[in-house]
Amino acid sequence: MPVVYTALGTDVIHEGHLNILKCAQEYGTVVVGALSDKALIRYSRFPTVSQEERVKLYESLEGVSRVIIQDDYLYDDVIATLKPDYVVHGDNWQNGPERAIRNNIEGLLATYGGTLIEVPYTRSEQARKVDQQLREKLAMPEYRRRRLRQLLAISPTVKVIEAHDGLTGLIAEKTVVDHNGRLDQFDGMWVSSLCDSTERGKPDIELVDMSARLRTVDDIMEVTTKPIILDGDTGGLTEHFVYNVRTLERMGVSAVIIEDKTGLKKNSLFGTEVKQTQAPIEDFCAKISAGKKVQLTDDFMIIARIESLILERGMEDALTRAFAFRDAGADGIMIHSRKKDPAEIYEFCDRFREKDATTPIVVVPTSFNGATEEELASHGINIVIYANQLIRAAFPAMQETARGILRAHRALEVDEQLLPFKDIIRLIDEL
Ligand code: SPV
Ligand code: MG
Repeated sequence: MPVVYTALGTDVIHEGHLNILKCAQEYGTVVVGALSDKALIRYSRFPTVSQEERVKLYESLEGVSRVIIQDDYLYDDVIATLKPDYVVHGDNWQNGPERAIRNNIEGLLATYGGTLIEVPYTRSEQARKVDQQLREKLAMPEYRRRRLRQLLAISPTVKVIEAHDGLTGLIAEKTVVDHNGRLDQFDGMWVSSLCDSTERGKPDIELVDMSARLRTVDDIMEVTTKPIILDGDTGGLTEHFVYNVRTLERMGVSAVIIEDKTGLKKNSLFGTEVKQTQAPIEDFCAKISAGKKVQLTDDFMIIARIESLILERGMEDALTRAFAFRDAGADGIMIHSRKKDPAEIYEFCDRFREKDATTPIVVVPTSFNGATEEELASHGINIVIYANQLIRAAFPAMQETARGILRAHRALEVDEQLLPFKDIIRLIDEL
């Protein structure tokens, strides 16, 4: 009997999947590839049930002779071992970034004369409903909150981009590219104090209060499923911080990062140009411990941010603080720098990793933006935050448009640089 291969990544089987399996059976013995968690997070949707449960689900389907794990969304390994006569897939991957996967499989099958069978994609109401329900499930606090820890366990680099409203949330949620034949997308969102303040026309000095910050988080949550890391500034008074930890955890935020400063906080990238004071180690440890104590789930993370390099207090001070904050209960360490050269970041990470192989390290490469994610990961960095690029992209574009209208006394001249009107009214889907 010829071998027919089809890969599945879904948590719920709908008629579209059954249709693919029915078609596959017509060609021979059906082997199903269950996309692993690692493969799924880059490819489509984050799983809501475990890999083992998905395997069991696929094994229970009629006409499936065997289920194997496909550990990458590209087919190289699986094709090399199985050499199926046929691969069956829905025809919904002919356009867009998913085309990269289709090209990959076509190339592999061509090497030995295997055949690709494409089944018309099922656009039924039931299939649409199942997809929508899965998305809604992922947006629920208990799923969203734990997703950051799940990502840390399976992904070498968790990449996070700033979102400061629903629209930027949608960009963070939905942007997928084909990068050298592989799909790529962001893993989560950073709600930056700088961007959240700037979009309100306010300075980044903890002037925008927590109620307003939570409103931003809620706007983003309404339209996304990816995990959220909140920039918690200094964390405020310890007596207030504990309440905020409870609220964030209940909302489904995955982590808060608090920085070891006290008094009037200014943005780190001012460095020593403005007066900024680092908190005494014991005080900051007490704040971290108090936060950890009130937390109700094991999912929520409190990450301690160290400002020693920003304030030129030296590498030893940074490392001393890192170990003290970890011992006080911090679930991760963020080390910040305003140098263009990432050397001091790398030295910190290498020395921290000599003594601690597991505590997640977070960086914000705004000034050391020449460092690639791969280079950062090679120094033991787990989370990379692109902290302000979307608002910095929007501002010059909006300013240029405003100037163009003023110069021309009409909007015709700027129209070419704008999203077509017919597209903006359809940009946001209705339920
Ligand atoms: C932010 O995005 O608000 C940050 C990172 O805290 S930085 O602006 O570099 O201080
Ligand atoms: Mg900030």
